[in-house]
Amino acid sequence: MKLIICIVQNEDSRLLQDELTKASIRTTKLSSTGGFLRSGNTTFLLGVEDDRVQKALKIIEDNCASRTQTIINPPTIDYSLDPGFSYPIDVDVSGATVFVLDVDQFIKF
Ligand code: 2BA
Repeated sequence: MKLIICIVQNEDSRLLQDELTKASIRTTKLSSTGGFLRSGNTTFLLGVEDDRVQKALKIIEDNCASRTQTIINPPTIDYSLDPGFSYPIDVDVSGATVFVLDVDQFIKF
């Protein structure tokens, strides 16, 4: 069994949850916050049998779109040098950031 941890944009989370559920892939959905944009995103936990991992990844790929977001004052700029300084930058956000981990044990009580 694998644990798929999948971070997606909020805009895609409803459809993704629906499609995974339709495919009988169980999900847990968590509200999360990106460290860079400091805005909300959604993290899914999927416990998936090994032979269903590719199916789950395909559903994620097909239902999550990359988008460009414009932000003011990116956190990587040192504003102490000039507090009045600010400018917008475009950030390309992936459709999904996915980690696939081996599961040692899967237990339900
Ligand atoms: P955020 O941390 O809010 O990052 C949003 C987007 O900002 C990133 O998109 C990337 O394009 C950009 N970005 C992030 N850190 C940056 C930096 N130091 N300098 C310049 N640009 C930066 P994605 O890479 O597609 O990431 C989307 C979201 O997925 C992230 O939201 C974060 O919540 C999560 N994520 C991505 N990589 C991760 C990782 N290695 N570990 C944990 N979470 C990750």
